[in-house]
Amino acid sequence: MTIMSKIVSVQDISCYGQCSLTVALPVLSAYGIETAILPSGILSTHTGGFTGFTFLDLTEEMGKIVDHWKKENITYDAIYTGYIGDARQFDLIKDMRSMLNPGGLLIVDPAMADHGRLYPALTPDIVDGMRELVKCADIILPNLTEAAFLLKEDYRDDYSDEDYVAMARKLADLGPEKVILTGVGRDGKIGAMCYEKSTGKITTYLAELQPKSYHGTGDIFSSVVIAKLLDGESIYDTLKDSCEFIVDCIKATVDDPSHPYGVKFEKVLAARK
Ligand code: PXL
Repeated sequence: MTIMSKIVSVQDISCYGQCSLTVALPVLSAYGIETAILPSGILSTHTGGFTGFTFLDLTEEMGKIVDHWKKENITYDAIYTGYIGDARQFDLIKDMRSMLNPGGLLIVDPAMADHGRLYPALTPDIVDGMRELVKCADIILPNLTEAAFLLKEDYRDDYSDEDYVAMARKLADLGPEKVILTGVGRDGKIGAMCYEKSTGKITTYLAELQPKSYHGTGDIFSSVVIAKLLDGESIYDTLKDSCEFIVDCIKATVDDPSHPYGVKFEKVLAARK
């Protein structure tokens, strides 16, 4: 019997659009991880492809929620952070590490950029705050754009395998033990590479490159990775299952032109159980 993990996920609620908490929560629950949420903000939709979205900043409420949790002596095995819309929230997240059980993990998906660009509603102070948060993290899951921003480097679209390793090493030098770089690949393949600082071990899994990319797939990928790692799965099997999960989600969505805003992950999730 595996020991049940209890985690808290800190990211926004995009009410419509299949990303952040509306995908992390069902995925983690389905994989048997008890998941509390600390919503960082509420948006009517995600910010990719929609215009005129609403945004309610929850920074003040987050402080009150965490204070209450501390009074109740609530603790977690992991804190999993994603999209953060207000830089004032980074100090609160760092402070939440006192709520981690012994051996507990701070897992940071620095969800702030893709395809060479920062997400539309975000400002440079989010990048600076995310860099500071990464320094305290145990595991980070940046895509290549986020990796470049965290390293204060210009994003390129022609990275070699050696560049991936160099980037992951530099990110690990900032603090985290494991760096899981997403979007790596070549020759019609795309996937993820994990660098483990203490051993120097590199593990890569590449899947078939799909014809379209979708918002929210990074959040689903991170959630599956976290569920598998907390369940004691090997790094290779974790990367393989998580990459293939995303491939199946894209395949389930790509023929439906009415569904460009996210992936239809629900049936894929149901079929895995
Ligand atoms: O999936 C990342 C994400 C999360 N939250 C919001 C976003 C995005 C990506 O665009 O806009 C609000």
